[in-house]
Amino acid sequence: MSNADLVRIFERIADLMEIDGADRFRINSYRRVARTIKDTPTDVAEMARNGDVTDLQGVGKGTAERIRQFVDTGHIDVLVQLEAKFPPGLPALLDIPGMGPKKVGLVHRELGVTGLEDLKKVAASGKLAELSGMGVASVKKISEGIAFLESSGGRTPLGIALPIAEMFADRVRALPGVDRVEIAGSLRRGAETIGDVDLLCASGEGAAIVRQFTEFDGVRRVLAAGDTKGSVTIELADRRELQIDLRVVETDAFGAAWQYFTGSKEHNVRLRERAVRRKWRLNEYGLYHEKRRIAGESESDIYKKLELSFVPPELREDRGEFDRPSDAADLVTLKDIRGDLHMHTVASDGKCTIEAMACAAKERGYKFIAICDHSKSSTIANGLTIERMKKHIRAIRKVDEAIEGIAILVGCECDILSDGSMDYPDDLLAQCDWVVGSIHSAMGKGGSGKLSPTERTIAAMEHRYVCAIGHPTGRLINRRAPMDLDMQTIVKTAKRTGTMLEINASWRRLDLKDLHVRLALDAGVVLTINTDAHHTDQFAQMRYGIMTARRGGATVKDVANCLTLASLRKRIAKKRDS
Ligand code: DGT
Ligand code: CA
Ligand code: CA
Ligand code: ZN
Repeated sequence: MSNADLVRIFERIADLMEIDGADRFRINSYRRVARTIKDTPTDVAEMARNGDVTDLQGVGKGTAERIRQFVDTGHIDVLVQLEAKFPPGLPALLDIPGMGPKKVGLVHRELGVTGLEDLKKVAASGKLAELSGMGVASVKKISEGIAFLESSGGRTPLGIALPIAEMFADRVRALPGVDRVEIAGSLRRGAETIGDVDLLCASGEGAAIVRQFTEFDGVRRVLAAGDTKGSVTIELADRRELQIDLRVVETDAFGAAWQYFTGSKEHNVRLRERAVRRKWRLNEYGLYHEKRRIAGESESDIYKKLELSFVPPELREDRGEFDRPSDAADLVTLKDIRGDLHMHTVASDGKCTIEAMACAAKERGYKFIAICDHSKSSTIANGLTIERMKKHIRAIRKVDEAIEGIAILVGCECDILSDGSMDYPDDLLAQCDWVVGSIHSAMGKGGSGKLSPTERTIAAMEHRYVCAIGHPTGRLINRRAPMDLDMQTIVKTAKRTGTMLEINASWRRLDLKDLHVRLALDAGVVLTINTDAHHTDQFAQMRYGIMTARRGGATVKDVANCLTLASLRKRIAKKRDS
């Protein structure tokens, strides 16, 4: 049982209590415990087993007992009682943007709503809008929230699916009789969300491998178990299920199978057409000329035989990869990244100090980082007032001098305000080496004399001190739709003003996304890929940004993080002095 499990349990108790209309003080105490456990670096279940968890902030005797009970028995009485009180489909309504616990409680009490289908009905019939405290605007927001949730189709974010897939791949790899295990499907292509995980295994003992796969720890349901294919589900932290498919093939056909099951379907259709034109056949077992197999052991054999250069998995989407083969070889890789230019520290809403971030970055082999804490208007993110920022700048300079082997740039993530101006005055921005401009507020359309998000972004790009636009569309995958932006105009302005656009590598964002990356590159814009890390752990998210960049066709020369520090500084100076 991980800390994440405990966090989920306590958040669920708090959610259900809130739906129940319980006392605010008690609800908050559960939330506080969840937050404490989330921030605790050591294993809380282990602590509970060994004695005392009351040392943790916000954990009193009662809570300690509940943790203890959960560790010992796998359940907590309060939660069992709460879950008995409400229909099982009700908490899922909390996932709908616009539906807080109060509203969920309200629709359950007043309209007898038990789940999503009911909610859709009462929204459509107008009953929802008649509830006191609802109104037309909230119903509109909820309906949009439902549509958004449904259009995301329950797909799992890349950053959730990949670590799980890697863990399962490792387990299969450790089984006797296994030659090789690889990830295939949309996950290998680095898609931002994943329908299901596809694993491919080379072995002569399919039935035994599949059986052991279906018996792995954490498997919730077994959907299929045959001689060559097994399919299971596991439960994710948000209680949704994720399907994992395992296929077992012979070693000498591994390349063909890997190619086939990596997809995409559209890419494979094109390849098959190419084979057919040569009077060949291509399937998951190989490339055939009549009965004779002419390729199949490796993927690259197949592409070579079809007179194509190897197509990196991220580009296999039938988005022009066959006509644009030249850039494939120099797509950016994790190894090319020399630094991370957007991260937060305890000065605003991060969890680690400047020193800790710098040391972890150095450990990763980075040559430079930029500390970019929030500016003053981001009050919920503990943004720095001008005075605090001045002190922070001195603190960063001091750490930079103290730590050898990595350059620590003074940066900030400066809010782009609703009138398009920057949240800090020019003389303060001038003291920064690197400024990321981001929109965090008033993300709606603008109108009635107000600037639109596009206009605000353009205004920021015109600003000489703004080096890059952070998470340009503001979307949160499966949670919040992107702002309504005129991306063509934005990339053109980025090019004209010499402003970089960020690929925010956090799997919650991946913003810019692949298609926008392509658009930016076609306009000649320089990109910057940054983790927006709020903890040293999150530096590892860089790989998701890299995958997204590669899907958009970004090469080493397109990405500022691949520059030497001297060249990066020159680039920044060029915009400032123009
Ligand atoms: P997903 O899971 O929705 O994120 O997307 P994929 O691309 O992983 O799709 P999935 O899991 O259905 O299948 C994995 C790959 O296997 C897919 O990209 C291509 C190949 N594949 C699976 N079924 C078929 C099929 O019926 N026809 C063809 N041509 N290819 C298939
Ligand atoms: Ca899949
Ligand atoms: Ca699949
Ligand atoms: Zn931000």
